[in-house]
Amino acid sequence: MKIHDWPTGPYPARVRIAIAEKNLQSRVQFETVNLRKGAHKKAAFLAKNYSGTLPVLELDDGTFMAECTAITEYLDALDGVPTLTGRTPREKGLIHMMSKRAELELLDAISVYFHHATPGLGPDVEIYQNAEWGFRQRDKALKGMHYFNAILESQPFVAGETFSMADITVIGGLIFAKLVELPVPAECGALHAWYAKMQERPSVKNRVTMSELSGTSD
Ligand code: GTS
Repeated sequence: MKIHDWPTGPYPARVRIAIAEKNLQSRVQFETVNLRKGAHKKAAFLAKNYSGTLPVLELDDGTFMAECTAITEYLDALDGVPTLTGRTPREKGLIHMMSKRAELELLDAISVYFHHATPGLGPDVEIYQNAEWGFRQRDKALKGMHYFNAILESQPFVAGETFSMADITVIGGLIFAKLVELPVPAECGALHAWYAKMQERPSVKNRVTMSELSGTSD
């Protein structure tokens, strides 16, 4: 399998964390797509992913799969023990809901803020910007941080009692928040404490260097 991504990107981080959690490092190769140069908007890449976003998983049979949630679901199902996306219908539903909420209320909102209300990836890539929309999404993300803080005040992980894809999505959001210098409010103590605990997971700690450690494709 091959992952087309950008090593330090918040969305690529989601799939890198999933790969490490599932111990799939030796089965994956990485190929860097230069976001800063807009390589993800060129025809060659759009043929792999219509949406022009990273990451993309390329299977050995030539199939291209985009969207972090879809890729994580695929990787998680490979060993028949879907710990990240849910083993029971209840787990599956709750994890999907919380991961989607983490996208809507946090990660995607920060992404819109980055692309619309900051220089983003630079003038060659950001051909349309709407700063007002960007700032609204920044405020939405700050509200989202308070929401996830409230969730984590009453349970250890974002979707309940165990680590899941929903935690990974919130981690992606907080990686992006740091990149755009949008700090988690000090009063969000539970979110801060949970994030500090997440940093101790090898999958989170080693995600950027993963490309150097990965083995050959099978
Ligand atoms: N919904 C997509 C997913 O979940 O995979 C979003 C992916 C996404 O936005 N990826 C970012 C991207 O391609 C990568 S990164 O910013 O996290 O590195 N952004 C470039 C762009 O122009 O939108």
